[in-house]
Amino acid sequence: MQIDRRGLLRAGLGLLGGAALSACGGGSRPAAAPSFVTPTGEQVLAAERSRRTGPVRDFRLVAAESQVDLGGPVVRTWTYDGRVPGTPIRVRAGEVVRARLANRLPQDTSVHWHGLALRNDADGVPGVTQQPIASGAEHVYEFAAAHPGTYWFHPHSGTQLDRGLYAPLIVDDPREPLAYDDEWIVVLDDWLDGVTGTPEDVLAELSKGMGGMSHGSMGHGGSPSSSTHMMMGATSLLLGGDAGDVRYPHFLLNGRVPASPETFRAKPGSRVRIRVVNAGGDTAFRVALAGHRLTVTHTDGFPVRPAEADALLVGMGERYDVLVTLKDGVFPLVALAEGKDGLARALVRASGAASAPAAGARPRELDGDVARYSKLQPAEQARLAPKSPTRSVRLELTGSMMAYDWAINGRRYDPSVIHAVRSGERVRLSFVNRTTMWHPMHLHGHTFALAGSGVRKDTAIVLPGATLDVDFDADNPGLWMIHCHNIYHAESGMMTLLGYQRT
Ligand SMILES: [Cu+2]
Repeated sequence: MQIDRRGLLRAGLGLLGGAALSACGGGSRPAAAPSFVTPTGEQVLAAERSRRTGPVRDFRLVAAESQVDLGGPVVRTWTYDGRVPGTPIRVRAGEVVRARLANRLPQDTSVHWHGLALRNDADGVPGVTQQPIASGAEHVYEFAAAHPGTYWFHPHSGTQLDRGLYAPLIVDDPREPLAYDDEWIVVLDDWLDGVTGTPEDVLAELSKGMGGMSHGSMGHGGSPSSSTHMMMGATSLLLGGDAGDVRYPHFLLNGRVPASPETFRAKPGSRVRIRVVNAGGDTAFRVALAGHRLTVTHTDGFPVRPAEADALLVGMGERYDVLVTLKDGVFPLVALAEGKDGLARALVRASGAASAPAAGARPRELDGDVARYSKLQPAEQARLAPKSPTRSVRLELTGSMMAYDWAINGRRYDPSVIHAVRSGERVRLSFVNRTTMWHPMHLHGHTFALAGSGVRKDTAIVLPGATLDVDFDADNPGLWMIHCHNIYHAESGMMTLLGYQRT
């Protein structure tokens, strides 16, 4: 199956290798199919020019095999600059990120700048927006960061995201409206690389599906001896049922296991902005700070009306910013692996004297008020202008654990299937979940609005059996991925493309 996918990617590259990506070129496409703006097309460059208002900032990234101490377990893994998470990239809105990536991995790689409305040819999708970066090669990404917020970056190559290849990307607002004393970036991850196997091993095992398993072991939390990585019986009310496919031995907060947590130090009474990123492969996290209420201020980089909550539910690829006013004491920030058995944590120390809570402590706030989408409203400046959709794209999420055939509209990823939009349209995407699992659906290059509330996001949880409608303005020409951010679902085929028609 993976070989098939590589073949399709080559077909995609072949298309891009021509003078223009024309959808009329292939025999399998309808004769009247439109042709699309290419990743380096004039419309892409024009959109980029309008975003550049600040200077160029230079960064270097080295992707390499490294030995990393996770606070006890020492693993061989793949990292940026030998650290997990990688060093954050930080710029001000309007500045240009120029990042030179040296690929010292044994495979091709790429970098996707998750959530940014950036120029299409910097989006980091091999076979669609660029050639893969070969082992031993370098590649320079250069793009303006238009919108302030909490973003992150990771490879868009195979299952590399589920190694240690991820880091925050923070775009500061030169006119930051929030007042706070300190800031803390919290990156969550599910970890198995170098412990129980590699992400490639996981995908290989999952891809066999459940066909070989005995009927009696299904759905009862049993772990058949034939499966090392496949997880059965992970269930969550918040996620509407099946919580995940993969068993992880560790859950990490800023690269640390719970037994040796990071400690964030601040003064009692200080106001802290916490930026939470879920960099996991197959795990949603429920996050709470013991003894504190959270004020949610942003999701996926964009502001919401400040909303009080006890806990967050963060799907893979999602981000939340919260404000907390620290009490006097030592408090665990706990990220429960939703529906799975385990947690990640850190400590907040806002007192000299108090002793740390036990490693397994589970704050009661985790069972309180969760900041569901239905409880959030966009900030006024984040609202899309009122307008009815002028284009609808229906995306049925299909497939099952049984066959491990995750797909969109019943079709595994095929770069020749491109959903057409035009610049200037208000586009409605309807995610219709026909499966019995939740999927965190991500659109590249845009921040959509949830229909109804208008909350702006680039990655949104679609519950099993549910339909989620999202709207966006087609204002960033190019070829853009739409996919599930469960890396194993995406790699098995739950991805498709959106393309801007040439006008
Ligand atoms: Cu999925």
